[in-house]
Amino acid sequence: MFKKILIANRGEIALRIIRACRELGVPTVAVYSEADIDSLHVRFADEAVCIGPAKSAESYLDPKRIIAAAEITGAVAIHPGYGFLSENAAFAQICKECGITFIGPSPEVIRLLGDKVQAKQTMIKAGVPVVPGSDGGIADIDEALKVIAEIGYPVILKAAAGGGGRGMRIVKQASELESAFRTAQMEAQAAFSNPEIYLERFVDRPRHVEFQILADNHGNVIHLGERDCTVQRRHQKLIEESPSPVMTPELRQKMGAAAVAGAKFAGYQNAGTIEFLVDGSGDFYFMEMNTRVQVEHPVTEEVTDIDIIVEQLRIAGGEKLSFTQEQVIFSGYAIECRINAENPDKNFAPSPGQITSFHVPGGHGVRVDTHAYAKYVVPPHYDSMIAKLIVKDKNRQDGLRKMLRALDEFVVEGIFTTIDFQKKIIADPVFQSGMFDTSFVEDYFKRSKEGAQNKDKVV
Ligand code: MV4
Repeated sequence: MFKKILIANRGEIALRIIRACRELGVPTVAVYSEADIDSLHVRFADEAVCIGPAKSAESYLDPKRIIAAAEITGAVAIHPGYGFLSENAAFAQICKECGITFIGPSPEVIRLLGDKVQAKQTMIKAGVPVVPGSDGGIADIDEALKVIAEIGYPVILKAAAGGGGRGMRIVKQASELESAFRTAQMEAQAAFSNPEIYLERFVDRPRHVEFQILADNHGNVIHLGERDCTVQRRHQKLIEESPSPVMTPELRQKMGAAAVAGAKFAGYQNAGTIEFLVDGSGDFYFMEMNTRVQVEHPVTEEVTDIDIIVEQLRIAGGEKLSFTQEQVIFSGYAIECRINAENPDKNFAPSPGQITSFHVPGGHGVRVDTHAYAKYVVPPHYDSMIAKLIVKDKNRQDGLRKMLRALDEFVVEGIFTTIDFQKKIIADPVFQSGMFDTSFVEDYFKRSKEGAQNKDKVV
């Protein structure tokens, strides 16, 4: 195992990684910005290095400062967590050149899968189902029209360098194509310095179902089942659960095999996630592959009893996976609610500031991953997520009741949070039914508005 690991991140994920290192007996180095001096990751780590001012670009996003901290402290490996430099191929390359192990896949694989056009072509070669569309990037309107002649409207334009829903445009009819194509190209250039656009048939009202992959450096690739992340608002996940309400043993077998085949073909190493769209008929299509550990990884840990961060460290240290696909046993049901410092009544505007009181739920099957505490000041500079509440139970019905109970126990005062909003979603009959799609949150707001208008009406 590694002599010392640097965690190039902050917040709950930094704590999560420090905990795994502790259990493995690996000394840790935290890095922090001036805004994070009172953060728990600074106190939990064996050593901590201030790497710059609050601004991410001058601290957590600056490879030079992270590498300098690793060299000064003698860290031999870097865990990037999620966000920040976690999917930055150039950073992974710099680590390699400095003789530091980047805990993740190779720079080449990060670069390949970061380009959504190349990722899709890789999956086609691996035999993974993809949404019908352009073979690669489309250079102009004529090329787009040729593809549309084959697949028909509606279509979706996506940026090759995009991902996570950024830089997408839906085109419902021919009259919209020209302007949509030009704006998509301009936005892609502005946002990602790469104007390349590709085109797909638009899958109406899909679900988001992703598979967790583990791949060692010896050619062994397995999956840890799925997470259903269909409940999102503006491409921000709010709730993740496993098993998916739409999953069957046969579909899990098919999607899992596709995910493993895709990861193998890409030469994937370490932990990763393959995202699929699932349509109303249960057909699934590759969307993108995330080359980092994800926020929602605890959901999978709860249903498989596998510590994904520990596995990441072992894999990066060159160990073989210690279990086979057949030895992965799925048990029960787990769900995660993301608790954000946001005001749902002000369009989810960030609500930084001091937490005056903080009480976390507990009891059987309840897990809270958080860096927050009473009197902690949520800085305005970073992501607004302050806690993840994960519960585990025998089945979805019991899990949802436990989640409601746990949300009821959760007290955060001094700032606005999404706790009450999460309670309303969990209690919502459509959510409870399990039969919903990616428009769920939008539909939920429409329904609650109509409900408010109709409250004085005699029906
Ligand atoms: C799509 C789609 C429909 N058809 N692609 C959004 C995130 C990015 N990874 C891809 N996304 C979508 N791609 C085709 N061909 C609909 C979405 C989409 C979506 C996907 C997953 C979860 C929430 C979503 C919300 C809106 C749109």
